[in-house]
Amino acid sequence: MKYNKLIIGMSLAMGLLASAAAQTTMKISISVAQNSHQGIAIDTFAKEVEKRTAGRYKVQAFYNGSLGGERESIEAVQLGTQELAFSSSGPIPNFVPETKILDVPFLFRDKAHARAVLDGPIGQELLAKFEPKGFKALAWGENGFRHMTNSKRDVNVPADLKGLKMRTMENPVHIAAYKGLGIITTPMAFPEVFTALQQGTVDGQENPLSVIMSAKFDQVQKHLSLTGHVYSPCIFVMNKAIFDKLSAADKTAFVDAAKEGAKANRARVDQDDANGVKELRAKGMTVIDNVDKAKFVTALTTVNAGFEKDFGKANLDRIRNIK
Ligand code: EAX
Repeated sequence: MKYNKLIIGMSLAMGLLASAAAQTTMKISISVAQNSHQGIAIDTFAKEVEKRTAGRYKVQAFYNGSLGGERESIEAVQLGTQELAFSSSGPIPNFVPETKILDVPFLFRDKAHARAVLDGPIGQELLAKFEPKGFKALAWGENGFRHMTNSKRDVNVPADLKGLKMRTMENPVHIAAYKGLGIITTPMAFPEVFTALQQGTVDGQENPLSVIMSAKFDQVQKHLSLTGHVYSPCIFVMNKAIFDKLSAADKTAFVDAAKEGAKANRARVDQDDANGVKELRAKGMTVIDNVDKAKFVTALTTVNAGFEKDFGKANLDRIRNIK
């Protein structure tokens, strides 16, 4: 009996030691809630990494911007103080300017188009641009198409936006476009947005249904217009030096885990897009679901001419021509 206990005790201790020595924990963060299209992305990623590395790597997930907003988390990943982040493309141009082209309004026809671009050669070329900046970009995910909300009035046509004070992401392409629509732009990190809307520091904001619902913006915004004015990609980023230290098999495990995370993320966005309008109406929002997008495209003529000049018409057409 005593002997058995000793053996059990010893093997337990050895097991603990072995797992302590072999297990590495990494952090990943999002700026939105766990119950969201992004929460499912990082939870799936964490589960898949653990499974695919037989538990040698554990990924600890942080939600609600508890480690900082998206810009801060990307900075931390670049520095290596945080291993991983899942972020929208919002602050990414400040680190990898080549991604700016994806933030051009009305560039993508629908989610299928955007996903085909991101999963195809253009998306893969863009992932490679992260490497010289100290990142390994593992996979594209998404927020979905962004729509406008505000506390003042129904937005049916671009003229309705004139003078509205709206929070934007810290993204130069978005800011230029929204100014072109007559919006008074206030760039702000996401974790501050709910309070800013509640206190009336800004009148509105724009985000996909997935974000509007998970952030409960219906509690502080009355009017939603399905403008779908820009597609909002997301990305799994990892510190490059940390990624480079992984074995070849573990590198594949991390990339494949991110792809699984992206798959779950996109499925949830589809689900949110399918249910969102009904849910948000039930929560009291007025939803304008027949916005004439052509009018918004026309209002952006001058701004878009600038984007064609900056990004090159050929590069934009290359994206537009993907079927
Ligand atoms: O990535 O900042 C934003 O509006 C983003 O869409 C949000 O943080 C989710």
